[in-house]
Amino acid sequence: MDGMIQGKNILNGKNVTGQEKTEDKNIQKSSGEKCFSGERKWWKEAIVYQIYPRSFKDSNDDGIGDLKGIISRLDYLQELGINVVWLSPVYKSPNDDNGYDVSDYCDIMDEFGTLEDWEQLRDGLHKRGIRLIMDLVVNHTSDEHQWFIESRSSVDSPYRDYYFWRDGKNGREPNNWCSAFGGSAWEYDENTKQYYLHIFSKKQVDLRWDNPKVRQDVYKMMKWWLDKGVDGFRMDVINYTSKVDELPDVKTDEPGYHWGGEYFVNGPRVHEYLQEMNREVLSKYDIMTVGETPNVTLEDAKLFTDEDRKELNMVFQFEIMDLDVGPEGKWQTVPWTLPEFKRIITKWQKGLGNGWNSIFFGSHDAPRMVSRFGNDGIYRVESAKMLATLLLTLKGTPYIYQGDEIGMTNVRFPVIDDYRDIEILNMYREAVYERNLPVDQVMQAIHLKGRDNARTPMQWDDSKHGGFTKGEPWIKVNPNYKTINVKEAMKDPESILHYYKRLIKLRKDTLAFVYGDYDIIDEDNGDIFAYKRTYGNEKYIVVLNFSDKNIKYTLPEKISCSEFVEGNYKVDDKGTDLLELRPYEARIYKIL
Ligand code: TEU
Ligand code: CA
Repeated sequence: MDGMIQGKNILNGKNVTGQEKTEDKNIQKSSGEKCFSGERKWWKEAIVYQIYPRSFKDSNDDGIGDLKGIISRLDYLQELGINVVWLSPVYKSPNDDNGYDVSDYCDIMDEFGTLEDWEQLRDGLHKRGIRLIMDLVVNHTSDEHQWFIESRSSVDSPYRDYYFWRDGKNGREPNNWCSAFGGSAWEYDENTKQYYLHIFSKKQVDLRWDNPKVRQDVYKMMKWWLDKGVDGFRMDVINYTSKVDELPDVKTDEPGYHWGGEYFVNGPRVHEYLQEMNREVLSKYDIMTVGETPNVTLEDAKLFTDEDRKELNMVFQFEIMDLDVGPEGKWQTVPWTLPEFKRIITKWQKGLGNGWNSIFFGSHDAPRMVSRFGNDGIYRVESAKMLATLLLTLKGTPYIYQGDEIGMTNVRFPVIDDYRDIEILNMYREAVYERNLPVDQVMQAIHLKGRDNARTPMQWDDSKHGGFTKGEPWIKVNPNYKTINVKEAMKDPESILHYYKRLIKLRKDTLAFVYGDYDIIDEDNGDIFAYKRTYGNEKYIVVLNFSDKNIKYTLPEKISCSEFVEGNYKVDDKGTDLLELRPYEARIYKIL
């Protein structure tokens, strides 16, 4: 078929030796070859691995992961087969929110190492054909950033309106907005007798993007990193950057603090800012961008990712992540059904038009995907593989979160003192000491949804602390490290890890999984998630049993003349249309 691309993934290795950005020797530029979903792009064919550096690998036994630790594991990443690394923030930070509070964008956090270490990491990745995207945290800076130190020094500071400063109102904060981490979104500054805005912690001060000087300083910093060879950015809450300037109260009769999202989520000038950023920075480099955009709808996402609008390549949407979130918010877990899950996936697979999806089911902010969407008990291995099959055969760029490739699970630390995340600790304090909720109920909510579930150290082997550190880890290792670890997984050809490797290779070799059309099959089925991927005359069918039941299932689509390509169980009923699916069974068929 015209436009049909034969052959392999264009992202086949990047050899960049020098510091300067050299031409990709092996990677064809976005080849310009046409395919069904528009022009081929390396970032559409990428398979991203998210590293949370604090918890990945500690090289100097201070109990904190670091850049040299990551460098020591580059061969592991290469053997896994991923071709992009998203590095969570490594910039100088007081770590109020583990690096998402930046005090110097152009230097490396003391605990993580030095800029030279970072350059060694960059070169080590590039040498292995792996690109590096950095985490751009520019909705806010740390209160220890020089800009804020200047800004708070005097009402006449040239940096004063880099941030939102307001007088109090009737002896209280300027408005009734709450912080995402509890309490008011305003902090009073004695020195200049005004309040400053912080949507997150009081040490994460919101930048005033309406100020062109803020934007220009951000763009300058971005270019500094791009000229050092960075291959793109994940942009932290980038859709919060445009606030309604009046910063009005949330309209409510309820006392207390309320989420002001209506006045800053996808705010009035956010697209103007991103188009300016694209014009002045992004368009000048062959890079990948993904906006982290909480609360984004499909309609919003079309505006952010439509290639003709020249904003971002893709966004993280949270409709799947919010599926089990109750009306009271994330700490209230409600049941979800597979048809609801499938409807969301299908809506996004079919609905982005000229945009591009990101696909993820885990991150440093979420519970472990096998615990949340699979079964982390007797069917941990099968369900982790089944979820991996979904992650790696949908249309969009897949993001693997560190540790999910070995099926790491949620942790259930018995006491709050074992937890580290500011969001967890603030919620616990408010729930137990201010609202007098029962401790066991609060701990249950933390066990289900706490971000530290994903932040316990990577489990490398069965030695003390899972081989993450020989020191005392900054957060305890999940006690199941003795059996769930990379060393064990490497030895077992049927491990989750080896399954991920096979799926990653399959995706790299099969452009139908990247560019092919997606069509749901049997959308209302409560146990089975089945869908087609069609690319020219190539057609694949993926069948996933999301239940712990044995299910006899006949696909509406005849598959008797098909080739079984991959799955998480041995399959001996090939060629029949009646599938006897086992608990959490995943199968991929190529229709001949
Ligand atoms: O997350 C934004 C965000 O919406 C999350 O904080 C989310 O509300 C929360 O994690 C749900 O439990 C980004 C980063 O990914 C997160 O780690 C930071 O804490 C946050 O921004 C502030 O930078
Ligand atoms: Ca360390």
